[in-house]
Amino acid sequence: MLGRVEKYLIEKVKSDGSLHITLIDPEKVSPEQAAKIAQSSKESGTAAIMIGGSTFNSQNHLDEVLEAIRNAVDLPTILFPNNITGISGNADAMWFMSLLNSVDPYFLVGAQILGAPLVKKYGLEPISMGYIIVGDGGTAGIVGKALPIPYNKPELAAAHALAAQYFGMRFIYLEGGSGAKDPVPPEMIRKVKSYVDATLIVGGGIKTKEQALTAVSAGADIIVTGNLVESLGSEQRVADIIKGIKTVKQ
Ligand code: 1GP
Repeated sequence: MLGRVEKYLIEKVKSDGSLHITLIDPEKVSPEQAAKIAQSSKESGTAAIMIGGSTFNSQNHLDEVLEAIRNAVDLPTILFPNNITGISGNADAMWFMSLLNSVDPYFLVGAQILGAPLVKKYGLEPISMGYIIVGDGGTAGIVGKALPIPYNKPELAAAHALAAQYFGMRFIYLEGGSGAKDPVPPEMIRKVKSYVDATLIVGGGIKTKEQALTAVSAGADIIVTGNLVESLGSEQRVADIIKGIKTVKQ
């Protein structure tokens, strides 16, 4: 049986065609700032809040950030952990993810083994996801010891995604790296989408409505933006992205 958050995401993709999730990096914000970002993202129409970053964060701070977000908005909160320190009992769900193109078994299954009992203890909803780092991969690629898949090798991304689906993972995340100069290209999204039935998440470097539209038109079901909330006029830009992607019916 699907968990509450997963069911919500799947149904929303079905009814709206695609959706937007706001990523908050706990390391970059105070609890008050996180609450403000969550509030304004909700007003813009974001569907959920993801919390995670690629580098260090203190667990106390993560707990406080999540508490502030939950007090501010009633959107689902989904952990996006880079390690076991990214797990908190104050979230609703967690991407239970494997970094499929890591060369380090720790990021393929080691951290997950250490984290699984915590997920159970905290009653978090685990949502199974295959994480694939593409393009230059950014900090996530370095920290996760990934061999990023070049943007001009879409068939390799599709092979990784298909393997994830055969393993039973229900979501696939094509990650261009936070702050990537160029977002994941439509050719790669299209290729992956043509291989799998899983729900496809795309993120990394999406800054404009046009880029979001391109990704959704190519087959992305969920768009994630993180860095955008730190830029000038970001509220309007997030709102434009969300309004824009709703116009594309797949
Ligand atoms: C990073 O894909 C996300 O994990 C979001 O990337 O910060 O570039 O929006 P940005």
